[in-house]
Amino acid sequence: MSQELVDARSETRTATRTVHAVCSHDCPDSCGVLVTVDELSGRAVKVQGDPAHPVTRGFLCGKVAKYLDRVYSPDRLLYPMRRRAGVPKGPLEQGREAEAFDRISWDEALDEIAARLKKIAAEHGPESILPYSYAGTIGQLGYGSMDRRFFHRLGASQLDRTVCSSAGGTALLSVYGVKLGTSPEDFAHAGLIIAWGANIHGNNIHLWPFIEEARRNGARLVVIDPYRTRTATLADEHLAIHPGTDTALALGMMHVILREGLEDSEYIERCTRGFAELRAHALKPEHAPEAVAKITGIDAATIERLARVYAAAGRNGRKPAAIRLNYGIQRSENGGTAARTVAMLPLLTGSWTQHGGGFQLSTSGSFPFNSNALQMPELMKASPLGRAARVVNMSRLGQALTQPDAGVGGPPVKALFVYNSNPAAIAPNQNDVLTGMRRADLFMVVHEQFFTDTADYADIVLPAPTFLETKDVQGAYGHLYAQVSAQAIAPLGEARNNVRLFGELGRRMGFEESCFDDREDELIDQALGSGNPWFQGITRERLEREGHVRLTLPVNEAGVTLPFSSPEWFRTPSGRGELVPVPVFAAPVESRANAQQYPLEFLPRKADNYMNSTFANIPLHQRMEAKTAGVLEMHASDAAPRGIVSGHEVEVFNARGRVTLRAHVNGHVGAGVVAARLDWNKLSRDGANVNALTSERLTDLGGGATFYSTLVEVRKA
Ligand SMILES: Nc1nc2c(c(=O)[nH]1)N[C@H]1C(S)=C(S)[C@@H](COP(=O)(O)OP(=O)(O)OC[C@H]3O[C@@H](n4cnc5c(=O)[nH]c(N)nc54)[C@H](O)[C@@H]3O)O[C@H]1N2
Ligand SMILES: Nc1nc2c(c(=O)[nH]1)N[C@H]1C(S)=C(S)[C@@H](COP(=O)(O)OP(=O)(O)OC[C@H]3O[C@@H](n4cnc5c(=O)[nH]c(N)nc54)[C@H](O)[C@@H]3O)O[C@H]1N2
Ligand code: SF4
Ligand SMILES: [Mo]
Repeated sequence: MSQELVDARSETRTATRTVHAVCSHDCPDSCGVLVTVDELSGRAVKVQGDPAHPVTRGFLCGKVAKYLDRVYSPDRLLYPMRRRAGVPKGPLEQGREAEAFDRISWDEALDEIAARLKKIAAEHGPESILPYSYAGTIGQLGYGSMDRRFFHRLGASQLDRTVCSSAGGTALLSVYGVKLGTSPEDFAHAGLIIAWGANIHGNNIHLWPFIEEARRNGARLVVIDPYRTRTATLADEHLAIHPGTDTALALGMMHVILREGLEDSEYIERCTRGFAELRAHALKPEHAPEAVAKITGIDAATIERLARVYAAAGRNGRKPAAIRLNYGIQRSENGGTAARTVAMLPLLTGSWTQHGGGFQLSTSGSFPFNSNALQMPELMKASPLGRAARVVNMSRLGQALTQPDAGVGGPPVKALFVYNSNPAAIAPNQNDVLTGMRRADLFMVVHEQFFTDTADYADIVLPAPTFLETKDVQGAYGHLYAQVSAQAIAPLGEARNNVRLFGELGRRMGFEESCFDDREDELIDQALGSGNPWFQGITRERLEREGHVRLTLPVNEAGVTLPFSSPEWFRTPSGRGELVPVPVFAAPVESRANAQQYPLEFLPRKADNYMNSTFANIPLHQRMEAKTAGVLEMHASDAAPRGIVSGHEVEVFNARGRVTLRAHVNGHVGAGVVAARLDWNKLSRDGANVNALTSERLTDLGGGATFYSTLVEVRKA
């Protein structure tokens, strides 16, 4: 098979082969993974990072290095199953979930799903069916292909996928018109690196070697994060900013840069629009370092120094400054504005023009996949609706399931089809989400690899493959290499991927379009067939042969890609970097409404050893995460007045819910801030995780979730 790389050992008759796969978890690194497969048994016996991949560089993160524990876990969901009559929807004991279901065949499962969906569509209109999915896999086929065709043709509600990055994404589009950024390799050439709301060690480990390389050559690393991450402890400087105040900090930096004339006037003139207005705004007294210090908790002298060092980088023989912004800052009420403000900084200093300068939030816009060909939105016209279906914001799932008009007008949600996601654990305002899922009149299907918190509420569960068991094509949001992920092993049990599940279900619904017959290779060809020059020469066959191929982005005389170094890069309507409307700092509604009763800022964080809720059920990963699982991290000045010491059981609560955790008074959070980790509900003490406390309020831009704008109070349990 052409997609397999030749393994030298096969010549010594150990009968293994090595297959190039791609880690499909929702991570910027999209690693190339070499899977060693035993030819006789067909079992994968080893996974390793592809040494030939320029960003993976031969290593995997701790989560995926032992991936076979997850693939071959005895807890895998392997067969279609139907809820046993009389078993109520709700939490099941971990490891014994299958007892609540009866095994059925795929034929029975698909027939029953098709019959139920037809009936619901006939009685309530197809928009009463809500598909709910996110990024369990970010392979193009798994993330959004045949599933979309199916739901479009059905006329089901559309889902606005806002739970992660829509505020920051909208921010990037407003300033740059496209989601591009400095490539990870180029960080090695920086002289100053700012990790701004970026937990690089936890979430983006393959950037770290490039940062280390830069530091060996004299670069400084500054971390701006309210939490003392491992990245922060390893940095030259950690600025523990008050959560939700990044707009103020970035405006304060602009104030100093512009007051002292440190901006790059030539670049600003050539590549931006709205400078005069931004300048007048940033120079207002409310953005002076002393004023900003009060908001951010970072002292005025530090803000001045940071601004000067940032602006001086790249001048007089110094190496440039690169900012790694991650999505942490935009998951709060004014997070869209915060991301816009930070994104404007390199437009003022012109650091885009230098190798090792610029900024990265996401590189996803570098990949011109033809998502229209994959998802075929035009099928909505062929649906019984004959028009585009209504859109439901996934960050308001609780509202969608508990309000008769789904919170957006139209019919109540009568069917929920979940795949690539575990909303019972990851969606905000969990109590409303679970109330909705418990509804006896809600028909619920869950396509999963494991019996998650969400599967506990399903009428029918369907088995899904891991990335070792299916073929896909993938880009990345943290590098510039396209990859094909070959199928390394046969699907376990009766697992079926997105393409097979929704193609077959389309047939059972009586959809006659030939697009429901497309298979993986055809879809991959369609995804790559956008005709965009950045995909020039990148075909399925070539990706199968070479594993990864760098996008053909424009390069300068030295062969270096410098995004936004000239006006041609911008895709805003003006063709320039947009500095208007000027960003305005605002305090969150959560704090205006609740600060008296619930005085503590809550960081409901991702776990370093899980991937959102994925891996939380794997014993190996639980051991790696043991120190922080079920723990509330506090500052001594908040613990003492509440009579709390490390080890105490504490109740964390607000008007939306409560969870019981174990206090740990440590140096990871500052005064007024508490932090805990995302976990599975059924593995948590009171069957609820941190999302029992988060709200369905949306971000200022992009309709995103606001996990990090959460206030709580804490008391001894
Ligand atoms: N190990 C691991 N890796 C992951 C994930 C995981 O769950 N675990 N999740 C993956 C996913 S879904 C994503 S989207 C990516 C990106 O993940 P991110 O969205 O970047 O991850 P977070 O950890 O939420 O946020 C990054 C940092 O921002 C900080 N932060 C929170 N609020 C603020 C604020 O107001 N200001 C500032 N300056 N910082 C703030 C947090 O303390 C955190 O350390 O990571 C992916 N990688
Ligand atoms: N409190 C709090 N909540 C958060 C966050 C936070 O930082 N704090 N982060 C938010 C962010 S950034 C994100 S991106 C979301 C993530 O939310 P989700 O995208 O729901 O992420 P996971 O929890 O990783 O769940 C993904 C599920 O998909 C399954 N899966 C994997 N591959 C496949 C496949 O090929 N097919 C099918 N059918 N299933 C598959 C996995 O087994 C897993 O259970 O969570 C959000 N929620
Ligand atoms: S989770 Fe991220 S770092 Fe880990 S193997 Fe996957 S892509 Fe690489
Ligand atoms: Mo995310």
